[in-house]
Amino acid sequence: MSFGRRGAWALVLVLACVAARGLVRAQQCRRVAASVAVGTSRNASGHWEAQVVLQRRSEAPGRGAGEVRLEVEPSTAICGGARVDSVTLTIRGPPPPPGPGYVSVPGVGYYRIHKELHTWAEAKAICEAEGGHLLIINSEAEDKAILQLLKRTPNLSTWLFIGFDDKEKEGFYVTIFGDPVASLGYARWHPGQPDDWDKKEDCGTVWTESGGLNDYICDGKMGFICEQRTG
Ligand SMILES: [Ca+2]
Ligand SMILES: [Ca+2]
Repeated sequence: MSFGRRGAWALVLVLACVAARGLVRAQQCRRVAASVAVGTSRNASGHWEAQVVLQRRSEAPGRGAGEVRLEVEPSTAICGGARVDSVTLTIRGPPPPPGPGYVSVPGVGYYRIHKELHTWAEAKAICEAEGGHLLIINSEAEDKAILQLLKRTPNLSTWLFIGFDDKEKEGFYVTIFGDPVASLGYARWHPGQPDDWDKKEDCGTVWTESGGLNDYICDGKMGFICEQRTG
């Protein structure tokens, strides 16, 4: 079972009439991130009960805690002449907090701009060492969020390394996860880019002033932007 990558995680379960199998008991310390247990029973007078236990485990209790909500939505429907009573349960909680030095942009992501100068490979390793990855811009909302972040961060190098390159195949830009940049659904190149200037530019950057994408020399040294997953 997995939860959404962004924003709050949610778990929805619909209970309907099910066969008698005995009620379940809450298990307080299971090691899995999320679990669901369901059981039903029927008593001597014929009344049935259905029980569900939903659990979401956090390895950092207290960090980003609170705001957990339980929503209960009962409903009744007539299906093929039978009455079906249902309950939809939703547990909704906040995403984990950003790592040290990262800025949270609600609904978009967590970002950290590094001003120290490094090659693309060094920058990639630094982002990974702090639990993130070089930035991948894959939506207009993210592009705008990064631009706002750049505008309020002084003393940056002209370009900043981010997470794409065409080292494997010239002109075929892929992210650090191997996805073609053209398939991300969003890519705003700086005018005139990419140009593979002097046939030496294979690593991704973003222009500090306007946020447009550019290819640049991988062994050049400049600042860079890391991104962390929000869930
Ligand atoms: Ca190139
Ligand atoms: Ca270029």
